[in-house]
Amino acid sequence: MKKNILILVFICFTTMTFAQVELRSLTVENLSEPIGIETKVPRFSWKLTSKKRDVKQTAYEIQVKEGNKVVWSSEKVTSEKSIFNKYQGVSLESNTKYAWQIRVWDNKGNTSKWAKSTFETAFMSSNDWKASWISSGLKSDTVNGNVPMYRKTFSVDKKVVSAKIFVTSRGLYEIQINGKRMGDSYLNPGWTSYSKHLQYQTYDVSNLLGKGKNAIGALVGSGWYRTHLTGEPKKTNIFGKQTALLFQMVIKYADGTQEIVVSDASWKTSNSHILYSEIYNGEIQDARLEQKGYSTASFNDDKWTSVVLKDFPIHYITSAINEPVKKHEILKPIKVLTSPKGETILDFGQNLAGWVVVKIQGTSDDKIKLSHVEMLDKSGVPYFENLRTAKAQATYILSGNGIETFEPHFTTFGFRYVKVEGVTGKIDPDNFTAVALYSDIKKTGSFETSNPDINQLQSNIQWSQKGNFLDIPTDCPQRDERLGWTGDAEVFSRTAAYNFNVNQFFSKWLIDVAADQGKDGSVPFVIPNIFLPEVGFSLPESAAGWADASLIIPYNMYVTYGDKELVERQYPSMKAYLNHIRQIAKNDLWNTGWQFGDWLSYRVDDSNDEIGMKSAITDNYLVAQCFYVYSVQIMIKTATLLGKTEDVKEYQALLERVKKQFENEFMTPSGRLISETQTAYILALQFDVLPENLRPQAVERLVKNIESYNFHLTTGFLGTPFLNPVLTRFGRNDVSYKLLLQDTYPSWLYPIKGHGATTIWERWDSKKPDGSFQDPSMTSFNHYAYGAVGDWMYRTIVGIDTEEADGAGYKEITIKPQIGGDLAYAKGSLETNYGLLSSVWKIENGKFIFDVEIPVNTTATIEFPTEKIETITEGKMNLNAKSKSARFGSGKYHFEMQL
Ligand code: RAM
Repeated sequence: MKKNILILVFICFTTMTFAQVELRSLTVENLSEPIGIETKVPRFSWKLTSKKRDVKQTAYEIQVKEGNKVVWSSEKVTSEKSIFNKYQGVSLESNTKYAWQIRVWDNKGNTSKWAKSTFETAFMSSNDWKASWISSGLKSDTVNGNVPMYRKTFSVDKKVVSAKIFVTSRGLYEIQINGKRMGDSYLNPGWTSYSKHLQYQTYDVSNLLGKGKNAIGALVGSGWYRTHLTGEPKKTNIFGKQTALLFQMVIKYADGTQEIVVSDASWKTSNSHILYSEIYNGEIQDARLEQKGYSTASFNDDKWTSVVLKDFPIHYITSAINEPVKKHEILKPIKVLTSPKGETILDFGQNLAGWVVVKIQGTSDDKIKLSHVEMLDKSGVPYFENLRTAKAQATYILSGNGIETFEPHFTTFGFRYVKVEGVTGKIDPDNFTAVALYSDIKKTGSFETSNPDINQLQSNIQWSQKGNFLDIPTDCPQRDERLGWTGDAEVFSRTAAYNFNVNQFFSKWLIDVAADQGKDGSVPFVIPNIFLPEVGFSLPESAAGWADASLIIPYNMYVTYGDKELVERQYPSMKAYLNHIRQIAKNDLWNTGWQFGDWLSYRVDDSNDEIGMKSAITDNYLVAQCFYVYSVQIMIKTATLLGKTEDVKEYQALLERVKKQFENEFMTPSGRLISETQTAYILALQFDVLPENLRPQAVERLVKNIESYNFHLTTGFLGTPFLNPVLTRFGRNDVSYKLLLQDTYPSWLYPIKGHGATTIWERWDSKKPDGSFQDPSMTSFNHYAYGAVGDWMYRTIVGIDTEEADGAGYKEITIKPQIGGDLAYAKGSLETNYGLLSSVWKIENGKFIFDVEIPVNTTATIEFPTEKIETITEGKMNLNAKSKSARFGSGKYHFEMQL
């Protein structure tokens, strides 16, 4: 008996002290406690923490319950897999809450406690939709007209246990329940290729309903649905003329019954106080016309008319899989300026995408107009020309009733400065607050060095990502464009995935990439595609570096997140695109069709030609052939991953032929390329297009070229992302750092040092050294493409990266900081799907001091930046290193070494 007690005490003691493996960040389909799950096979992920080193999961057990009923128990599965484990239980019911729990075993003999979370399903079948599409039928409900309101009352007589709303629109919606705005997201249902793919959102409104009479109110604005998206103001209504709302509320009562409230003929409609709302031009609101309380039960709607039913399709609508757009940073003006013309201008100190909230008191009829711009010209006058036809204005007519608060509903602006008109008396900057709006992607990366200019560059990259990740990846938040340019998204996708978790963001957008793909496999320039024959455009051709986003981005998402199902889902689209290129290429040489080439590379006429009378124009088809090689390489890797052996064989043979054709067409026998540009050599080296023996001379030519420009880059959208990676890979990290630190035009730091830029620019000289602007027809100051250097900064300066293939998603990590540029320290971290990975180093008196954190359930290969391997210590112990690199398990490490 005594012995038993002793054993028990011992067991308790050991469990308490050593059962250190713990679980956190439980997600379903990448989302924490989601309520709109529609996939039949949701995937579960979790992260492990432990104070010990070298910890790996050896087994897991998942249980899913609906109420008290177990709908799936995985039993104990021997596996290290802690991300994207597929549900394998009985079919999931619609609109049902499931509780799930997970426990794991580790290689140290510990078992975690059960960790618990939930997920809720949305509509598992389109038959669940009982609602009808409704439109206002009002004459004023046009793209240039009034934003209609909708309302409906209903009664709740029993105790509510849950109430959920499932809603979408043609156009953008906002819902109110009993006088309160529902949810904290904006610009819903977001932007998709509306005629082929439309998302609905799910909201839990259990707490918003009261006993007795309740009311729902809705606004439906034009949004992307019928704004003139092509840059030609007359080309409106691209997706349709008539906006509409589809709404379904399911109320579950304590007595087990349920009731639904749907959009149908019983709803009523009226004009609102939003006189005008459009994506590029902005919004006009007249507070004098506001029908306060329109979404409350007691509101008198006698003057409202009945809605019109519409037979728009419902079957194709799917539950949103990405993070909605939300409000993020809030900024106050840093200065109130007066232009030489006497205009009053607020400077928010940061270029951003979003809007301004105005709190103001005035008299009825006062009309306040805010005009948003990114720049002031040399003399301090707001620079409107680069907005092209976009008016980018918010106009508010005051009711005169006390302090009034205004903000737009269905538009955003790209701005740092706001010209304010119509305020009587002195402007109080405190009345104006800029709000950044972007997709609610979670920040995953941090990056800092001892060089403030590089830190500003990192900040600019992140702000350009924020400004352009607005439900889709866009190209500029200010002018009449803001389109989902495929090329920009492609070159920036890896950088984007360091800064934020963009798995769901791209997963959603890639549905549209596949949906908008031509029958022949061609991929349009922008997704959602708006350059449609219906609005006078000819069918787009696939352009290298743009169309291949269809295979490069899914693959990059696999590499960074280990999301295999995403590449599986996209595989038919990826394959169709490659087949398309095979069709248009003659004898494996892609030398036909429209190409953007190395878009916006340095050209002499771009500036006063400060750096020598040369341009850097690379032959468009040379670029295309390199991207053809890249595409085939990605298909080989993807087909291998998915076990498609026949495809692998076919693509391997194709790869050899495509490379051979590059040599035949674009290279002399000694390895000189027909375009003696940085981009030509960069692409040929990056994608291993050149035979191995000719690579060293190509690196030399590249470096000579850079030297001939006095260490300036001359690359465009396609060469820039690979410039520093190629130099670093081929042993010229010194040149990478010189380019990174270059601060005269053209360079990454020129906009910062020359002009105090707070975002990445579309062109190297969007603002020229003399202070004048580039061609206003295409000069954005918030454009992330050149920011693709961020990927190299994380991978090289702090040196954090993932292996591909089986090690993808940071299961197998590489940590290889490469010092240079006189940096005294660098700190970087990344919240991976396994947990926090960080690399922090400083140099002190010739010593490299290096702190590393490796997430549980991963392994890292660390390469130390020293030849003096005998000096490497970890903790206080000599590492007795046999080489510069070694493998480490999870945990925190402190290394020191002589350089
Ligand atoms: C302009 C923008 C955009 C680019 C296209 C080709 O519209 O620079 O980012 O992708 O051109």
